[in-house]
Amino acid sequence: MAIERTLSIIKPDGVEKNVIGKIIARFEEEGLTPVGIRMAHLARHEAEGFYAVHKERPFFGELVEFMTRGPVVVMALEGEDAVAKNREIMGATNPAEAAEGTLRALYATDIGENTVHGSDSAENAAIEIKYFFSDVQLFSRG
Ligand code: DAT
Ligand code: MG
Repeated sequence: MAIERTLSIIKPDGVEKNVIGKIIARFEEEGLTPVGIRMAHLARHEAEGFYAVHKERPFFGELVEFMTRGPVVVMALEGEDAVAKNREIMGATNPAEAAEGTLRALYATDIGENTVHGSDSAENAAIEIKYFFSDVQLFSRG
């Protein structure tokens, strides 16, 4: 296993529920260290660009509406096997199917409002981190 980086987003529902701290604490406890953090209220074009891969899906409009509803917390997380580890901590896309104790089982209400985003591959993680962070906004934690 290698040290990797992944992109995590605490979505508007997570921010609204006041679980930013709990989510970041969980990542730290599980060995995923933030190397970049910022809050953003995404503009429509930013949410559309981020989720461009889903633009033909029937839920795309709803997804963009939701992601622009309020501020999000965007993080680059670093750790062993970070991409898979983050997906494991998040749980399944549909919270009804998410394993007990995962972030989506704990905090999400439905498939459309599922509290957290996590990159699905190392390749997409690199693209997604670049989408939100410039080099000077990322830090090495050794
Ligand atoms: P994930 O976020 O687990 O990577 P995804 O990439 O398939 O899931 O989809 C991106 C987001 O789109 C997902 O977090 C919530 C929304 N979404 C996916 N499938 C959906 C559906 N069937 N109905 C409504 N929203 C959906
Ligand atoms: Mg995805």
